[in-house]
Formats: sequence, structure tokens, C-alpha cells
Amino acid sequence: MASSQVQIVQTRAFEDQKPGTSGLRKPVDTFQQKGYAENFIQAIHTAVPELSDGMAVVGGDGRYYMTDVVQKIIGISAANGVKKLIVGKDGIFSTPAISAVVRKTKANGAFILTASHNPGGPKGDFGIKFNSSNGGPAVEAVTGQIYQISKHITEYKICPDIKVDISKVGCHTFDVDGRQFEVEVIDPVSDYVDLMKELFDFESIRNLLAGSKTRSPLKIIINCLNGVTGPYAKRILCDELGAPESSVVNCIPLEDFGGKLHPDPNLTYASDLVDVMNSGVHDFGAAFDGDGDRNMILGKNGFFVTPSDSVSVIGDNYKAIPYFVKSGIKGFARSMPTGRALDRVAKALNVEMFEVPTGWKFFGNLMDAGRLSLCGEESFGTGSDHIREKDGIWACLAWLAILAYRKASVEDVIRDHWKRYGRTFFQRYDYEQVPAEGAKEMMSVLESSLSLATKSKEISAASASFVLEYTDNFSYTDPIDGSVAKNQGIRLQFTNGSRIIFRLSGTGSVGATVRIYFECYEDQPERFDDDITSIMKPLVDLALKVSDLQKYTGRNEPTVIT
Ligand code: G16
Repeated sequence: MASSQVQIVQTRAFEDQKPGTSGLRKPVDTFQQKGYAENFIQAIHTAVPELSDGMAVVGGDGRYYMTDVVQKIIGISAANGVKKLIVGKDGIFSTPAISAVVRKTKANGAFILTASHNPGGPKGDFGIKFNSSNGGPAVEAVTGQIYQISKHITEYKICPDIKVDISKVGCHTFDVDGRQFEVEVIDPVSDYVDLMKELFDFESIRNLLAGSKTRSPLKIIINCLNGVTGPYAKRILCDELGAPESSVVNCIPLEDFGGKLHPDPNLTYASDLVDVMNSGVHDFGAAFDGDGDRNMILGKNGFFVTPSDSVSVIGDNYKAIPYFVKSGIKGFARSMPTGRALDRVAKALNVEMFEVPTGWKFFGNLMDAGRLSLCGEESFGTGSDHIREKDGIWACLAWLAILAYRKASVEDVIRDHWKRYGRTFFQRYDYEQVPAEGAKEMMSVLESSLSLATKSKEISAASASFVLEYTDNFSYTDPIDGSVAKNQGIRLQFTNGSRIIFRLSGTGSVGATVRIYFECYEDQPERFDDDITSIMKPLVDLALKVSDLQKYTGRNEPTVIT
């Protein structure tokens, strides 16, 4: 057994280590500053004393700088008294698979190295996220403490000579000042595959993909955008479910995601998948983000399933998923800005419904308390209480299970859903990398001007007028632990059911990103195919007018519309 000694290294604190919606995300060169990553990792150890004498899981999405940081985590964890680390081979681990392994092994937490859908490579972003022992992102009380510690840190502990070959599965043990420290490098895919087999009926999905005498095989195309999901998609869809090898593309995790702008599954950044699906050859398409927690689902001819429709269809068809049938549906939830299609299904099924702030961490307490089975977010996140993260591959399997159960196409399933519940139209405008000061000022002026607005007030812009039902800055009290999250988005709810929400993103790494969310509801079938741009235009005009966005951000057009 190799032996090592703890070293104490003096460091200077950085002011900018405040975790955002999901961990600390910054440009790679920020993380490469001397002591930057070390400080943050030490701050996590200091804020989470259970790690000392405990066990943690480590891995990430394969982006540039990840393997360097894995070695730093190994050295700092050894010096901080951790007994054992479980590390994904080559450092690879999807975010949902880490959550599954934390829960299976009863680890005390996890270090997830990802900036999710943000671009990678030397000029891209890097990120470190800490997940707690329930397998979910640390709650704000913990991330707040990490931030406080990071602001005053003066030293970190490390065993600099411990370096582990993470390219091979196996166990490594070290003697650290008389204590034993172990690093186990594991296959990051197997436990996750086993879990999926427990949740879904693989046989029925296999039959769906294979076809029969009376039904042609379901032709699928899965685009992993060179993120972490490639090995998972290959193993599950090809090896286990029999899909042809050619069904899974861009399946090798690359440090820069193959030079793509963003490994982000939406109509803009996953346009390759959209083009392929538009050609009408495939019946089903899916794409995932860098770390595998987001998903986009498309039907034949590029029929787009919005994230809010996706989660509500899964809720409505829960009987297609053996896990839900066995464990029962305990409750549904969505983040506040997400289109409210799921609320209608919750009402029909008489199931408890929760509206939480943006951030998967807000679902964790409800799941741990046994009150939440299925949830989703407009940002292409869908998942259930099988783990404590959103789960891209799970969402893809849920859809395949539904297609097998309903014996219908993606489009038919969605159209039938609209027929029964009406259609929720949803759109999001993102203004990325705008000056942070301007964005903050816009939000604060907007909030104070709206606080003067009264119920029943008519607000109009060029093309239409709306009557305000209420306006507020969303605040959430967690029903389980009573913690309060304030200022989670300015809402304008109108009497006709439409709404506009303004929020500043918590995942960007440069400047600020303003998000404006638009939603309206339609129950007249003859309007279900109306052009979304024209439907939303009155709301968009109104939002730009009340916020004076152009004045504060200098932008005429959004960077992305999803
Ligand atoms: C993270 C969170 C999600 C959140 C998303 C967008 O996703 O886990 O819950 O919806 O960020 O957040 P924002 O609107 O603040 O940018 P991911 O996939 O980036 O980890």
C-alpha cells in the first residue's frame, strides 16, 4: 500500500465562487487559476463534515480539464479524511448515473464535474457541483455555506503525491498519515443499466424496436451531442434493446463536444437531429445534453414535443411504466416557469401538484418525503423519484415505453393529449451574455413598476391588451423543511390564463442571461396548429414594452428562442 502525507497549502480566497442554479460554472481559464478549483473543493469538504470518514462519488461529463480536477479531488479528499472515493472509469459519469450510484452505495455525497449544456474545450466552461447523500444537488443552505467558506478560505489540505490511474477499473489503497484511503474506479454504466431494467419493461421496448409481422420496426435516432450519454445510450438502446448501432450518433464523449456550440438538446443547438427527423425516415428521435440530465424528444417529420407536454404525457400514461404502477403516483411537480400542462393531468388523476422555483434541487425534499413521483422543467429536464436528478435516458425510455403501451406514434399521443386536456403553448426567449448591471436594473425597475399595478389593471402593447390577474416575484416555502426561496422570477398572470415570467438565469458563466417565458392555453382544437410565433406575438410585444429590455440590455433580438 502506497503511503502519503497531508500537506497544508496557503491560498488566497476568490470572491466569485457562489454556486448558481446548479453548481459553480465558470470559463475553464477561471478554474485554471492557481488554487481556484482547490479552494472550492476544500470549501465543500469544510461545509460537509460527513465527508470526512465517509464516502463520495466522483465523475463528470468528459469535458476539458475534468481529469485534472478528478486528481485534485482525489488528493484533497484523501487529506480531508475521506475513507473511500468511487470514481467513474476515465472520470466519466453522467449526472443521473452519479445520483443512482450515490443512492445505491449510500455515499455521503458526490462531486459532479460538468457545466451541463454550456460549451466545453479550453475556451469553454467548466463546473463543479456537489450532490448530497440523497443523490440530489445540494440545497441552498449547503451551497450558501460553501460560498461563505470560499470567501474566507486561507488554506487547503492535499496529498499531492496521490495520483490514481482512472483509465482502468480497479481498487487503489493508500496509507495517509496512518489512515486508510481507498479509490475504487468503476464502470460508470452498469449500475445505471441495472436500475433502468428495474423501472421499465425492456421486453416490450425491445419488441417495439424490432417490429412484428404486422408492424414495422420503430426506427429511432439518438443524438448524444458528444456528451456523456453515448456509452449509456449504446449499452441500453443497442446492446440491451436491440436497436441498430447506427441509431446512436455522436456517442463518444469529447472534451469540446466535437466543437459544437452547446451540447444542449433544443431546436437550436440540436439542429442536426431536427434536420434528420425532418427527413421523415425515423419515427422517434432524442438528444441529450453534456452531462446527460436534459432531453429533447421528437416524433416523425420533426414533430417537436415541448418539455411541458412531455412530462404531462408521461404523467397521464404512467401505467406504461412498471415502476410507477408498482410504487404508485405520489405527486407531480414542475418548476414555476414551466408550462402548466402537468397541472391539468394532476387534477384529472387527483394527484398532489407542486410548483417550485427553477432548479432540480427544489424537488429533492418532496421526493425524500414520499410526496413526489414525477416532475419536469421547461429547460428540457424530466425525471422521477428513481433518483434525485433529471434523467435524459430515462425520459427517452419513458417515451419508448409509452409508444409501446399506446401502440401509437409520438404525434398521435400528443394530439390525443391536447384533445383531452387542451394545448399549452410555451415559448422562452433567452438574451445571453448581456451586461449584468443592466439586467439587474431592468429586473428591479420592472418589479417596482409592477408592484404599483393592481389586479384587473389592463396592460396593452401594440397588438393587444391583457387584464392582469396578479403580479409578484415568486417566493417558495418548502413544504417539508419550511425553507424559503425568494425572488425566483417576476410573474404577470393575466385573466385569460396567459402569463409572462421574467428571470435571470443562474447557469450562465459570463454577464447575465435574461429569460422571458411565455405561456398561453388553448382548448379549441381548430387552433391547436396555429403558428406559435403569431400566438405569442401579443405577449412578446407586451413583455418588451413593460420591461424596456432593449434600453437595459442593448438587445433587439433574443439569442435563442426555445
Ligand atoms: C440546471 C438545473 C435546472 C434548471 C436549469 C436552468 O440544469 O438543474 O433545474 O432548470 O439549470 O437554470 P437557469 O434557468 O437558472 O439557467 P442543468 O442541466 O444546466 O444542470
